Amino acid sequence: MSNEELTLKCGNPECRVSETGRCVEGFELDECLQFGNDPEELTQEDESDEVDTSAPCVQLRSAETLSLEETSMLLRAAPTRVIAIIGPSDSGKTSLIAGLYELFQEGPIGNISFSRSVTLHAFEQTCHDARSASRRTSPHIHRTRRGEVRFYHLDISGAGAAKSLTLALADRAGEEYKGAADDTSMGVDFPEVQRADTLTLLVDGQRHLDSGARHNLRSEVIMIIQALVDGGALQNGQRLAVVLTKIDQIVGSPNEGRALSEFSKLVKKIEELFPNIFTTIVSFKIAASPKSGEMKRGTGVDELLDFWKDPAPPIAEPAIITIFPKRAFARLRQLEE
Ligand SMILES: Nc1nc2c(ncn2[C@@H]2O[C@H](COP(=O)(O)OP(=O)(O)OP(=O)(O)O)[C@@H](O)[C@H]2O)c(=O)[nH]1
Ligand SMILES: [Mg+2]
Repeated sequence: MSNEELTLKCGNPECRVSETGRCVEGFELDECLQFGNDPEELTQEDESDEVDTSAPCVQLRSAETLSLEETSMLLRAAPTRVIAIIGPSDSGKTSLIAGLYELFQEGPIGNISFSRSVTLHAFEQTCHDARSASRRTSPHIHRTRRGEVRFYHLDISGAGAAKSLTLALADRAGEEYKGAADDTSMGVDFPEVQRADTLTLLVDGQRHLDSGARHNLRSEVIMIIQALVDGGALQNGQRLAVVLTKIDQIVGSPNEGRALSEFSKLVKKIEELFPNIFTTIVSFKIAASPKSGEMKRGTGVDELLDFWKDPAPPIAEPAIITIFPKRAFARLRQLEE
């Protein structure tokens, strides 16, 4: 065994630094407190620990993602921004949520501080997936399963609200948004979009690099918005963030200039096609989970967070509401902060 192999070890039994050369927690090796220690192993004593069922206990919530009903309770309790993160499969929706949580682990983001989350376990799980659960040398994240939308919760402070502000980040499988665009007869039932203060539409930067894939991507993205408009999900004068993801793949590549200019054209096209749908359309560029060490994890996510914290404009005039949302969640509105 070489000297290098001997030193590549970690006290965290889940860390595969000896195989991947990377810290499972995402630290630089010289910053990780466990690096260099012998891996801890579960002793038989640990495994056979029996739970004393006679002791009084308190049942804690699971800290997993929240359902629509659970998120409705949040909306009633505090000033809340509902952020619907939408886009085709693999565009980086779940990675964006993981990247935001990771940034907060380093401290405040700008002047915004993390206060609390009731979905900590879910955040940890997605970050773990993004880092190395798959034991690959580059970050990998599980595809979000089809089904009901799930919400990640964050309370933040210093965002201009009197006390803290709640963010409810909606995550759903990209296949479902794409399915609605492909087959409009299915109708759209996306309460998170109807209730969203800010719609955040992700455009996959990696696909933007390829001339063939780029063309399909553009029509896919436009068809998703069109399906949401036709299905009556967008009618409250919401704000739209159009986000180019995975810019670590674009910056420095031979096609960088063309990819960035195509993205600007796409944003312009959305403005032209949907002039009265959104109150504001702003574009962002991020690398929530870069594959190489060249770009910092969470690049650009701070600017997006700053945009998310702002409220949607006042409720649109009832006269322009053409379809009454089926779900109570989509009808809940903040009356005052
Ligand atoms: N290079 C690079 N890859 C990224 C970045 N963000 C996400 N990815 C990768 O893109 C792939 C898809 O990311 P996800 O976050 O799962 O995408 P998603 O939109 O949630 O996909 P669905 O759950 O299928 O809808 C994963 O392999 C990620 O590791 C990034 O900033 N840079
Ligand atoms: Mg996902």
